Amino acid sequence: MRVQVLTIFPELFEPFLSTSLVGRAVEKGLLEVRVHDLRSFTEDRHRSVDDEPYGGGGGMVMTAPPWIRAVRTVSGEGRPWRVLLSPQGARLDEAKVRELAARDDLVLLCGRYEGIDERVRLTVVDEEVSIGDYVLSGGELPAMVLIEALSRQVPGVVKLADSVENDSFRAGLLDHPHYTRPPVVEDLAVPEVLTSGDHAAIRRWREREALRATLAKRPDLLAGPEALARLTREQRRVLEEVQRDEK
Ligand code: 4FV
Repeated sequence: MRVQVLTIFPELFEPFLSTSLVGRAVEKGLLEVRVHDLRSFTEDRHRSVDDEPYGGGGGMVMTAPPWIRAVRTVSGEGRPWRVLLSPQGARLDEAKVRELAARDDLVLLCGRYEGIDERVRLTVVDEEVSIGDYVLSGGELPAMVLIEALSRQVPGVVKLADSVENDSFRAGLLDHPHYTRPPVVEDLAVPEVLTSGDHAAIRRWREREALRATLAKRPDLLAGPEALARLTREQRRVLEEVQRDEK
């Protein structure tokens, strides 16, 4: 998978791209990430990337020509999918991550200031993605969130392939509780089934607790026929039991 990033703060990505899972994925060549400084696509001696908004009003707007030049240059002969990180975008979720991972060649545009001249969207942006309904000062952190989520979709990046399989949201459910040593913490013991060695019972317990956690914390993920359709018959049976218990 190749991801190219356009930003006026390329240095923000250095530690992220050389640390932990993403760092190893880049090192192993499983993920190619190229970060470009937008200012290297300016033509004026001040390397300016922003200007005052037409129509007045506070703040500065990022000017279009450097973006258009940058996207077309880094696209080369290819036709990468161009994603602008912005609050106006579709909300990033597991399904969107998988959709973007399948495109395999992405250019991420990281805005700053009040925003970007609309003609960038109209000319060199295929889609907008938001990481949430709040306003940040830049698209760099959203781009890192997306790159980290994408990296987990690349085969070989997450050692235990099944841990990606069991990732929350993959089956539309939250994760089950996790426990490790010591066996007792603050007089709270580990559920016995987890030290029973009975793996079928452990799998049933984890499925039930994932349903219970989802029902308690994210009932919206279980709401509606399509959500229930994603569950197995066994999961639906257990969900009814859990709903009865919770009453
Ligand atoms: C954002 C978000 C976000 C808006 C103006 C950058 C900022 C500034 N991006 N999800 N939420 N972007 O707040 O993706 O240019």
